[in-house]
Amino acid sequence: MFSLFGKKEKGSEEEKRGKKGLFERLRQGLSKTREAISNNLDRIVLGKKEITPELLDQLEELLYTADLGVSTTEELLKKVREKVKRKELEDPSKLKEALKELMRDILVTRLQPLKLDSEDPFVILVIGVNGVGKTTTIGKLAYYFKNEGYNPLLVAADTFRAAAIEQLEVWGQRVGVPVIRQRLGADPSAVVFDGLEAAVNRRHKVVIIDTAGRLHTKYNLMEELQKIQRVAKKRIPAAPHEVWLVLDATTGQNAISQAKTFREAVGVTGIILTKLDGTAKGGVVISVSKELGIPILWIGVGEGLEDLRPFDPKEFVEAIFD
Ligand SMILES: Nc1nc2c(ncn2[C@@H]2O[C@H](COP(=O)(O)OP(=O)(O)OP(=O)(O)O)[C@@H](O)[C@H]2O)c(=O)[nH]1
Ligand SMILES: [Mg+2]
Repeated sequence: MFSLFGKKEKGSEEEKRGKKGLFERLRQGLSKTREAISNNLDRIVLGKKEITPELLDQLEELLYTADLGVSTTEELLKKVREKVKRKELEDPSKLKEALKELMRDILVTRLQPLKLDSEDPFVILVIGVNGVGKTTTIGKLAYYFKNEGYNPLLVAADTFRAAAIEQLEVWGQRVGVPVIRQRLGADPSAVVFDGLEAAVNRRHKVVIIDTAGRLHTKYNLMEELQKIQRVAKKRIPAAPHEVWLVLDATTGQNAISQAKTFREAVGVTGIILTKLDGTAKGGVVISVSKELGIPILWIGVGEGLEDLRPFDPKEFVEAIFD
């Protein structure tokens, strides 16, 4: 399996905590999607002796229901039909395996691990519209990075709401990770500059920046994010090393149009899909990956600290089918 941390699986913190238990947790978090895809697939193939056009129509409907979106569903169906036509796929009971393989092929995977061992702190800017789960996810990321041995620093650049700063501080305390903040209404870029300064001085390996999802002034969110990026470079030229966009899986196909806006304005290096536990539409993972061509790096499958998982296409497909 590809590791974001560029480490061998063996001996990693993940393994120590028991891979099996974590997979079970992932499976549980994805149970609504699994019911929508896997159980319904079992139901439509039950007792069928061959793959008929009616069966494929039912499959198409099922994929739409799980929010794979139009183009991804069409692509999958086209490939299944080709397999049937070439007689590579005849037995309805083999449909599941075939789909698993096709879905895995669509999922965009990341090739480069994070370069966490450079001299400068590694800076991750977390963006997304309000309510998608940015702050919560940053808490979970801080926990993850800390457990992996990188001492993270959090930066509260969402200065729009007092509660936002406090919320990040609560996460910092819970996880045991420091938070750099300024007063309510401060210039987010100034908080970021401060944060990077502190990270360099205190030798933090990783900096995670929380941003607002909405602003009260006319000042455009995209412009503010661009300014944050410019100011970050003044302190650490390669920063932000990563820009992670958080998308709420329960918003389904809407997430894709949001992502396109952010991608054009600020550039996005990875996607975090949250709240997959709350939806049967987990198929959105596959369409987000296909439509945007940006790798999904993490998925959120619950509110607990361990409910953010590094995204592994193989594991994901297993969890929604088996
Ligand atoms: N079930 C579930 N809930 C989640 C997940 N991730 C985040 N949430 C919840 O989503 C809600 C919003 O999360 P926040 O982290 O405050 O979202 P935000 O993007 O920071 O919001 P703003 O700061 O307003 O822009 C909270 O109630 C979280 O507990 C997840 O993976 N599963
Ligand atoms: Mg927030």
